Amino acid sequence: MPSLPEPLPHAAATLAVDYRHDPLEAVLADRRLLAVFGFGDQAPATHADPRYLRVNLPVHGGAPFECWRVQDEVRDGRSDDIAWSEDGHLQFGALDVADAGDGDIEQAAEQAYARLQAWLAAGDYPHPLRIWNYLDAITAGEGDEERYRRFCVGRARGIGRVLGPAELPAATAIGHPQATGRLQLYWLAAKTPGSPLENPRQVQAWRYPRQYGPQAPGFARAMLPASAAMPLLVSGTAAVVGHASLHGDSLEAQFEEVLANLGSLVERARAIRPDVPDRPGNGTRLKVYVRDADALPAVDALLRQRLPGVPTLLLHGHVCRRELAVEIDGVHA
Ligand code: 3EB
Repeated sequence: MPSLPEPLPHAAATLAVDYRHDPLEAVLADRRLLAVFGFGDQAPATHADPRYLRVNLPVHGGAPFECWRVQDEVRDGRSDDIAWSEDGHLQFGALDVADAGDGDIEQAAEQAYARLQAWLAAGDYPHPLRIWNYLDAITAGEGDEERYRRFCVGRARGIGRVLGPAELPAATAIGHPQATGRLQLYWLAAKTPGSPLENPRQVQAWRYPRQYGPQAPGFARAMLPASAAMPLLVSGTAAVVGHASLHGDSLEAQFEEVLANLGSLVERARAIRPDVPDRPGNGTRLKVYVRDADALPAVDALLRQRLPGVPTLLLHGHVCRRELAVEIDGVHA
């Protein structure tokens, strides 16, 4: 039987992120799908296909699947505790570990990150471009015992060495409003390193002063991948200017500050890659995490007003400082 020629392997990594309302089985039928995420308790908890992952944050409004499509057909599998898929350029991976919901988050994070480090070091995709962390009760506990701070300690210990600024991944760390008992990690890794970006409006997170905890968080504000066929990968971005949280009394002012931070990051990206659009548009995908469920409709209205036409996914999730009401991450191209 005559067969079509195989597509030539592409020289560069490609990634397209979309929010789709199609049935999960239809999404998974696509062999160029690297990963698909369901949100909230209406989404399937698990699937036999390792490319599916649920993030159980309540979703406001429609609950689409977040889909990552890549250039080439993917292989996938599970290796011990890690679900993975890869297309020769990019790799998706996910793992979760038990988290008793108390101070053991430090140990859970250490265990999870030691596993991730070993995985990256042993594989063909050694460069984590982007990492998401979802944990329970992120701001429970006082002072240095606050769980996010213990998480930062455990993460650093699990990585086992100090990452240089050129090695920092972009990241998100968000709290589940309801306990799940798990620390959940997933990532996008690449064969080729990207360029971590910092935001001139913000102190580098790894330089946060001692008042925010014994271990400064090791992440970059965004990642510009080496391939121009990939979007800018934007870390969780909140109303932090310098190192301080601003506008503790105003959701709307925090929202505006987040937009200013996003704008500043996009400007940094454009200095390196001038074809990156200067404002959020139809090549942007944003996930918006809101601490207080009662504030979801107000944030929904702000999104429609301030970012019309930009695909967004609105989630109920806790930001890692109590005073921060909203955080946004996403991709931009
Ligand atoms: C901030 O600007 C908000 O610890 O991996 C954002 C993104 C935040 C990632 C992380 C934390 C992390 O400090 C918090």
